[in-house]
Amino acid sequence: MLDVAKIRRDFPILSKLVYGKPLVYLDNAATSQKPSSVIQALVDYYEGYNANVHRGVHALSMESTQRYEEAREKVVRFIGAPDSENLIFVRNTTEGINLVASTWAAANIGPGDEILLTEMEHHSNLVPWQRLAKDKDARLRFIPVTDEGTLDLSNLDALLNHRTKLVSMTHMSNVLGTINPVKDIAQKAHAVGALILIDAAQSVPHMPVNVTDLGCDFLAFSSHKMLGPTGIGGLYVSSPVLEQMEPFLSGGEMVQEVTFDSATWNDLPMRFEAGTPNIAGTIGLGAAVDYLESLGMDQVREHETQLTGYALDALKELSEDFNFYGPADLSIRGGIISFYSPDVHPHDLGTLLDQEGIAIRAGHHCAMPLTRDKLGVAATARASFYIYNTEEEVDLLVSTLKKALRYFSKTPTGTTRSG
Ligand code: 7TS
Repeated sequence: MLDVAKIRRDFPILSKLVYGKPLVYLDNAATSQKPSSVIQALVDYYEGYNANVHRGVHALSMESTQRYEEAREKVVRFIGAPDSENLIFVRNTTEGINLVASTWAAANIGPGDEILLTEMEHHSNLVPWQRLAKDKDARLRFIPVTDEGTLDLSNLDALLNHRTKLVSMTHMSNVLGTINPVKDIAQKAHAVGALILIDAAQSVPHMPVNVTDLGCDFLAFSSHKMLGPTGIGGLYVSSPVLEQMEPFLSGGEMVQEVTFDSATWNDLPMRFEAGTPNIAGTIGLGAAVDYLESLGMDQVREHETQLTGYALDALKELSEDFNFYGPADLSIRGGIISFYSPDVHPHDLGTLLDQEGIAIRAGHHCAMPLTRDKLGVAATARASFYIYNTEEEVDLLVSTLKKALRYFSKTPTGTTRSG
């Protein structure tokens, strides 16, 4: 098991007081906190060897290039990619998905073709495909979500057919916490000649993920949700697909030979990394990977499964007041718990918890169709866990939710605290 007390000492922000109360940070699905080693890696770069990469002959530039490429190697190993050319650095998951939409998908999807998504996608894995489908006269189809919050795969054979060119789906839902059987679906996608993109924004930070084992063609994730800095993320692309892809952005770094009339492309993966990259962020992401590897991703997953089980048990007391969403089976559930009470608006709940130092998220969590059309509510409150969260923090969440219910039930009908 993780030594959570020791881990907590590595995160300076966790000793912060909010309104005079210790911070209880339960908004990890939005972004994680950062350990000192990641923060220090950024400082070391700017103080010690700040220089542009891949272009200088001087000592600092050679050092920054070396550290930058070492970070790529760490991330490549972390996600089980075969080679460093398979990892393209992007700003975040959103940019990774847009890169695929603008390159491979724009070149390979045409009128009448189908893109298969699920009803539990984040807007980042929905809106790019809506735009592409409109441009190309293609059709979006959706794997439905059951009342238990899992995918209904009973009709998959019809949904996934010879017209399907791409399956693009989340590995773990940021609202329900559901972990989807992406490996099985990858095999089925390939059997009909489709490719598969996995939105791993919520899985790569929280469980072992191996792109080779999953057999996916694309996988996108964000550093900021896995202890790393903002503004950097990764897109894995399998080799046969990478070879067929035209560049995304063009300019410096991504070219080999340029004349006044034409240009040839740089080697992979630089071909997809135009312009000066986020050097500090990439090196910080490498430090985040070091930190997670020192804990072991199996241990990370184990800790969160145990804490989620503890929380779901503790929250049972409140099951008359709140709907809790997502599967009960912990083997297919990450550390995300969304809930809703018709008596308390999620934003009011979020504000009241904040007064006690507890940070949760309230809203549609950028999954408006799922929240509004499937769960039937405008917003939910969401608590999401990471390596530094404890059972004591869960107890405090539960007792503060009880307090909130008492507080709001005293409010006369027709008036709310937010007025
Ligand atoms: N996909 C999933 C499943 C996500 O949860 C998120 C972010 C994204 C894509 C987009 O990631 P980004 O780094 O490009 O922004 N999810 C959330 C969330 O649940 N609350 O804030 C951001």
